Amino acid sequence: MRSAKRLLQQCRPLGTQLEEVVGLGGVRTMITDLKAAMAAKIPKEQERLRELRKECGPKALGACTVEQAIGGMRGIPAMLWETSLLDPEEGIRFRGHTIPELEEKLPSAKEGGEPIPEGLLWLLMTGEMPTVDQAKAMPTVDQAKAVTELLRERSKVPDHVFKVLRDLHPNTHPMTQLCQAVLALQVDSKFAADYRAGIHKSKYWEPVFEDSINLIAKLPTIAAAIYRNTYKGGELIEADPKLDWAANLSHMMGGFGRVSSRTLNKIGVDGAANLSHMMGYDDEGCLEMMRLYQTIHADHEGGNVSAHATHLVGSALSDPYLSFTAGMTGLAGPLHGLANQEVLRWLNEVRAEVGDNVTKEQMKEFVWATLKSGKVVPGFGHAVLRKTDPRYTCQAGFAARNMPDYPLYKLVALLYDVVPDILIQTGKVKNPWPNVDAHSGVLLQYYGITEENFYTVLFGVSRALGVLSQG
Ligand code: NMX
Ligand code: MLT
Repeated sequence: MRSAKRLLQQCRPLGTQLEEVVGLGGVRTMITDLKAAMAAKIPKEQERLRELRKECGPKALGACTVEQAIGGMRGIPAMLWETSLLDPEEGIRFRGHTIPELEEKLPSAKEGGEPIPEGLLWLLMTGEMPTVDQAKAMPTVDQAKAVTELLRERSKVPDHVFKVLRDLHPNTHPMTQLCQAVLALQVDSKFAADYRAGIHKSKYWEPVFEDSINLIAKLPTIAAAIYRNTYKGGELIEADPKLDWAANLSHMMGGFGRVSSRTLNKIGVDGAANLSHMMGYDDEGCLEMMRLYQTIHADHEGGNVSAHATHLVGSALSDPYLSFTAGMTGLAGPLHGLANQEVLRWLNEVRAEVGDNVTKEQMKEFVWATLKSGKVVPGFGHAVLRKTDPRYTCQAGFAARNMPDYPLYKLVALLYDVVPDILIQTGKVKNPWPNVDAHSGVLLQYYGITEENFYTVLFGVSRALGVLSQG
């Protein structure tokens, strides 16, 4: 994938007025209305694209080999993607910021806490890090908080969507349920209605923005309803107006009361996971985990299946509900997002066979047995990355801070010791290191979210932020 900036750099001598043309990272304003911030940028962005086409249109980006075509466009730069950039060695950057930088710079719900996805959404859509009014004017202006409010206002899900979910076959996979619910929402698409009414193409972005925000706002409620219907008898939990977007997702999935971390410490880690499970997901640690989870899964450039599929379908001017559903059907594949479910399934097989105190030798045997039976080791490898995924490292850091003695965390750390060597010995795996999915299930399990078939839905809710921001 390429950003317009990189494409322009390729076809122009360096030193020309790139920044002016690109228009990103410019002077910060204190606009807190996301749509107004977008409206201020869009005409410049439209002009930039026109210029890119005029100047670079005929330029070839490279050759395409038979191997790449068989590999499904492997390594072929074929889509413009500006919200994030994936470097094989370093990993992902969101609008130029690495994952550790995001952890440091994005606003959090509490002092020194995990980043909130609303801040990331502002960054992805506008290209600028959200700011807080340092002058402490009354009232304090905070762009990420304004996004929280915007999403809260639009979070109500129409009854007919819940009815669609309730009427599905009880064995319907949570990812299939997610797709059906999003398609049921499509009846309210503003873009589809405006297109029918003959909107001018220069204005497409407005109803696309409206649909995208409406959809993102409703996804936590939809995901929680899928969870409650599938695993908790179907009784739904109202959103808490005091909570932010990701914390509300956690709250609506469970949420019967708060468990203090002192109580959790007293009863020990296994007991903690169990108590958290019984009490619901309002534990402060769980809310923080969900904020981080929803931030780091949002975007991974345009070459992955969910991003590519969303944009491929969107290029037919299918509205955001239709195109996001296409992305989610791709995320539901075991080599893509479903790998987070597969990792847990696989770890549980290991535990069932050898217990929690698995030795390095036993683990090696298990990995070899998996490979010899013609299966992949889930959570390892990547089409682009050639190093450990920084999203894995970030989650491992969260685990080290919050659940250092949790047996499953130790098991995953043991995998890190064992798997890469073995994958290298196969002589064919290009990246033997763990990806994002190797660690996410451990965090969810610790807080009692043990139903692994649901995990990809949580990935999907986050992915909406990235693929819909690219627009
Ligand atoms: N376990 C076993 N074999 C593997 C693995 C693995 N983890 N990773 C790659 N290989 C094999 C791959 O199947 C291929 O074999 P063959 O030639 O027999 O078809 C060979 O190694 C070369 O593949 P690569 O070029 O290294 O990887 P590719 O780009 O084709 O695929 C993945 C990338 C991510 C699909 C692959 O590494 C994989 O299947 N990993 C396990 C599933 C997984 O964790 N997916 C999640 C990815 C992240 N996400 O969230 O989407
Ligand atoms: C993703 O987050 O989309 C995955 O790591 C897959 C990819 O980038 O190819």
